[in-house]
Amino acid sequence: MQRGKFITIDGVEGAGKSTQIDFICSYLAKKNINVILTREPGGTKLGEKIRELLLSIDTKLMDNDTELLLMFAARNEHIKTKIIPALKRGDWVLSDRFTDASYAYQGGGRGLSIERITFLERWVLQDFSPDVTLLLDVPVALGMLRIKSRIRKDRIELETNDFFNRVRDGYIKRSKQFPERIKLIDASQTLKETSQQIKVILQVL
Ligand code: Z5A
Repeated sequence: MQRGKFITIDGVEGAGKSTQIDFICSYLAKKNINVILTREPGGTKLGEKIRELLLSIDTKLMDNDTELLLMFAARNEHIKTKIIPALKRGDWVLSDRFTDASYAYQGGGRGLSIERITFLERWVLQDFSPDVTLLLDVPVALGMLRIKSRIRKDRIELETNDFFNRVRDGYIKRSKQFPERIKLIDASQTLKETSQQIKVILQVL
């Protein structure tokens, strides 16, 4: 059986990931492709418990290295027990965020050493990588405006605009480093126009 495709979607807050995930799932369903939707941090029973620790405002003062290590601990479980088995069965996997988020948030946002992140990436992923990453790019101010009405914010969402601007720069840097895999999508356009950009990419996968 042919291995399924692994798609990841990433971007700053309010870029529209959740909204475009619905579009991608229905597009693939129309093509009779079985897609497993998952997310990071999380995606497994253990990973979801780690997610709670990472996003809870009770753990506000978590050390930055602890945050990075927890992201990769959850990812290790996610890849080995969920993503790779699904791909081997021939299913496609769509992950709401993946390793690029660690480079953007923990590398760009928190200022952790990129070498250290790469070390963890090599350890956990070895040569495993998404087939394509849809990077929804939007100016931070616009993304924030879109999620303004959200009442409850998690630990990371409480960060400053400076933090999120560094995150955005981190993502853009990654897309320049891996232009074949990471497709930069202008998510400041309307929902329909953004979906259209994604459709063009999915059509050639
Ligand atoms: N994190 C990390 O630090 N390191 C890692 O390695 C990983 C993750 C894997 C959880 O992520 C947190 O984990 C995240 C990064 C960190 N931290 N933060 N903050 P998450 O993905 O679960 O949570 P999120 O980033 O908060 O997702 P989000 O805010 O829900 O973003 P979104 O999914 O892109 O937003 P949306 O719900 O699709 O859209 C927001 C609103 O905008 C909504 O009302 C839409 O209708 C509207 N929208 C969307 N697109 C448009 C367009 N094009 N026009 C107009 N309105 C739009």
